[in-house]
Amino acid sequence: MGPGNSGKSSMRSIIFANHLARETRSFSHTVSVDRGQVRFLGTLTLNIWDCGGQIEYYKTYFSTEKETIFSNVSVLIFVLDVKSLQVDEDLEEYVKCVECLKEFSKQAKLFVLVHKMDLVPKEDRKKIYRGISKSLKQISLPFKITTYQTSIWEETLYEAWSNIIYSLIPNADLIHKHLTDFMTITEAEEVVIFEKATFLNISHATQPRSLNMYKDIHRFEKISNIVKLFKLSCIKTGISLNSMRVHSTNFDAFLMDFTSNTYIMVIIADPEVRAAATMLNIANARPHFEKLLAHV
Ligand SMILES: Nc1nc2c(ncn2[C@@H]2O[C@H](COP(=O)(O)OP(=O)(O)O)[C@@H](O)[C@H]2O)c(=O)[nH]1
Ligand SMILES: [Mg+2]
Repeated sequence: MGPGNSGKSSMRSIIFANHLARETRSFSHTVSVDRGQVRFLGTLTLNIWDCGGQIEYYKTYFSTEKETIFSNVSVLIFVLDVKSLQVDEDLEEYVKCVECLKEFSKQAKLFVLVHKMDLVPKEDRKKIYRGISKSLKQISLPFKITTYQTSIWEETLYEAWSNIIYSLIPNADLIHKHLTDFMTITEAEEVVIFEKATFLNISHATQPRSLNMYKDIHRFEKISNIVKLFKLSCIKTGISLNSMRVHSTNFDAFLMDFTSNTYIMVIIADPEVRAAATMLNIANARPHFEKLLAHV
């Protein structure tokens, strides 16, 4: 949910329908509620309701359609345009959403995306975002909300959506545990699993000893963004991405087709670990993770 023109349909179509950011410029207004269904990891079905933000629709969301819209909500994602010219009205709508959620879906998780951050100069972002996030947290009580700053032009979009989806995967902790074991067995520095269709990162493990070697905390989102765009260009030329290896003096990175719904990335820094052994380890782990991910 969120005011009209704040970017809801754009992000949904980039993450779930392989659209490019520039294609969203020609999107027309969403009429009322656009109900879509996506399958994630093969077995998890997400019902995504994109609620058009024009004022006339909002009137019905809070009256006649209240129960339909706000019952059985797992996650409510509210999108705010950071450059909105009507901040008071936007927040008023947000507070109404919180009230309705309190009434019909107390257990729901609430995320607020402070969106279109690319329109704010880099040096001002932190301060502006912190201010908005702080006041949002206050007006959302009793819900403990999670906020993100996002933009369709930057990888922040992938960070927010990876975390939203992660909160919906029932056995996420178990997947993480097994991935950590796999990392230890393969003597890798870092291992990441990406969902095939969206390229969202659904689980990652990093060796504690390598944590301070990686200075970029946004590396997973950047890889999601870069590889997804690369994958889309491959599809255009009729090629499907199967695997990729980047080799340098300091590391060896493997990105490989893994289970039916995922890709895996394995980073090896130890020059003693041979590439063929890593590829064999990945192949051997495949059936195990296939089973594990089938229980999502
Ligand atoms: N600058 C900028 N524009 C965006 C961003 N996200 C969406 N837009 C643009 O905002 C306009 C409205 O987007 P749309 O997704 O239709 O908004 P909705 O009404 O919330 O569904 C479109 O022209 C998008 O290209 C963003 O992160 N940054
Ligand atoms: Mg829309």
